[in-house]
Amino acid sequence: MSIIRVPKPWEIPEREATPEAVYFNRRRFLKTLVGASIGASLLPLVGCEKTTQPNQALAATLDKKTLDAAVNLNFASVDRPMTDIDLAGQYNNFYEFGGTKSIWRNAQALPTEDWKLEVTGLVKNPRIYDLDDLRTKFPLEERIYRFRCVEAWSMVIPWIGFPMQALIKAVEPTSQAKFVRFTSFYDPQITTGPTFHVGSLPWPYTEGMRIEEMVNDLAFFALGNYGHILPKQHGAPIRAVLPWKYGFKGAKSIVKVEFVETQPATFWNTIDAHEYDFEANVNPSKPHPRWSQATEKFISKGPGLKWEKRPTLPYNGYGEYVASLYV
Ligand SMILES: Nc1nc2c(c(=O)[nH]1)N[C@H]1C(S)=C(S)[C@@H](COP(=O)(O)O)O[C@H]1N2
Ligand SMILES: [Mo]
Repeated sequence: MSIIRVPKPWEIPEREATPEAVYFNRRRFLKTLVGASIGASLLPLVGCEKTTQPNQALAATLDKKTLDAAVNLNFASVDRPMTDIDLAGQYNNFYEFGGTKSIWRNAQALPTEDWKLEVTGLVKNPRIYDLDDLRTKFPLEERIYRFRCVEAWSMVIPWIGFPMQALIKAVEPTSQAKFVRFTSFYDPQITTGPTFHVGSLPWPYTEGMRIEEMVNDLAFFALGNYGHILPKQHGAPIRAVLPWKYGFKGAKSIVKVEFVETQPATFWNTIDAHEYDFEANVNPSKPHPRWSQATEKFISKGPGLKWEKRPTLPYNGYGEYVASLYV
């Protein structure tokens, strides 16, 4: 029997990156295969470059369970290649586990098994979700999003999760609720990273935004990426993904979602409001006090890391979805 395994989008080498139509067809074909209950993991890899597979060290940190969902056709591709899984998974910001980009090993200390996500505040139906709830109660989909850190580096990541709208529908914020606040996991016994400023930083990590922004179609909770359960270094088991904003707005390892009336204090904004404004939309014409945001460095793998200079796009290229929120 000869079976052709249809490569996942992140397995398609750059030189083979397909126009959207072809990609959709592949994706549909893949769905058909899955429907016919052919275990994808048993299939031989076809035309698949090494760089699109996790390297051994990274693979050891990945959950054995896969997480698959149909791609949302509105977010099936972007204007640049997907970032390699092992680059994305070994170049992170997660200050709870250290002040460098190499915290992916340290982050494995994050305890995710008995996770509870509390949704509370100004809502009609406060809820506590466990892992099972999160993976079964919401419609999961895959979205390929540009990702832009305030530090001016960028990537492209395929996320799996659900739109924040779905949570709003479930818990029904009251008309008093004007903002949402996310709180990340914090336990000084475990999140021991930033020893150089213990006591002086406003832990736990918090983030927030307006409800109108949260209702926007782009606002997303990720439970996975690259076909895997979200790796700990990316903010397992649930993190926010807001592709038109700088990366720091996307709180990782969220334990609490709170609907509130007034703009909440947030981690970076509390540290320095001038450098990390609350709104934090990607904006090429608004420099960071210490550097320009007019261009960004798109990271890929060369020998070592390649930094490709590109113009920064207003709203990170998502103006058609969000610009009307800011007139
Ligand atoms: N809890 C928490 N969330 C966080 C951070 C953090 O340090 N702690 N860093 C932010 C920043 S600055 C960025 S750029 C992204 C990085 O996400 P990634 O490592 O999955 O690429 O996570 C954001 N979310
Ligand atoms: Mo960032």
